[in-house]
Amino acid sequence: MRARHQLLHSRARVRARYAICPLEGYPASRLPHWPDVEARVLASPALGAGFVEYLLEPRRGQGGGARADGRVETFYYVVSGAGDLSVDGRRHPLAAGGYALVPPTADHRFEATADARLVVLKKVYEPLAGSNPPGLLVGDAARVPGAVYMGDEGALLQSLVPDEPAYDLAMNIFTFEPGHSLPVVETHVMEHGLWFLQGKGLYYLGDTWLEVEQDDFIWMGPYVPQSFYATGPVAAKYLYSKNVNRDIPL
Ligand code: UGY
Ligand code: MN
Repeated sequence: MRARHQLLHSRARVRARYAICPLEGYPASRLPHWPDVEARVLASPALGAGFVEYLLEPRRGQGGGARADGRVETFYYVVSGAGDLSVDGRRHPLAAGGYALVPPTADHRFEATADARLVVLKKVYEPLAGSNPPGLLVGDAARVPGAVYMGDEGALLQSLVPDEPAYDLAMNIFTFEPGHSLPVVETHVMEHGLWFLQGKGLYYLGDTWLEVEQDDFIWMGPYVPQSFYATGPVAAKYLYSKNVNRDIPL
């Protein structure tokens, strides 16, 4: 928030194929299924995204969730704080770095046991003929090894969801040491919802380099040219989604 005597300006950019939105520009929403929880809708179909992503900040004792509808899968990631995720009545304690992918067939409810910050993403699950839909996945990012990305030891990729055909959603954490970058400008059909967890850098979106930092959200739609450089002094780290393992419907 800027002091009243200062000019207003923003790094927010909303374009047809991408958006970058710093946290300070998102007013809170009220979500009926997360009563009293401070909620920010980071991405939605109104933006152009094929998914919905939220930043939720339940205080201790607050929570929310959804009933199984057979259609929508939900990913939870605990950025800070802690809580219990109950899935079909079974409790899974999650602390910072904890995550879960809940299938569309399960009721789920998260209750904060300490003031928490969550990134939550929901997406229509795309079934795959001949393959059983996956069950509940629960994990801890601290236990997921980082793979060296395309030969650069300063760029590590953690895949939080197994890369198996039954899953139609990848959720990854990229960590770049200062000065390291993606090796190319990528252009691909998959879209990304990206929450910037730590550090800062320059993101290439469309045809321009934009400064990004912790607590920024980026939506990258299909085919938006994209790349990233980490600047110092600490490693840059972001959590991002990617729709994977499915053909393109016509
Ligand atoms: O998985 C990806 O497409 C990743 N390399 N993209 C990105 O970080 N913008
Ligand atoms: Mn990409």
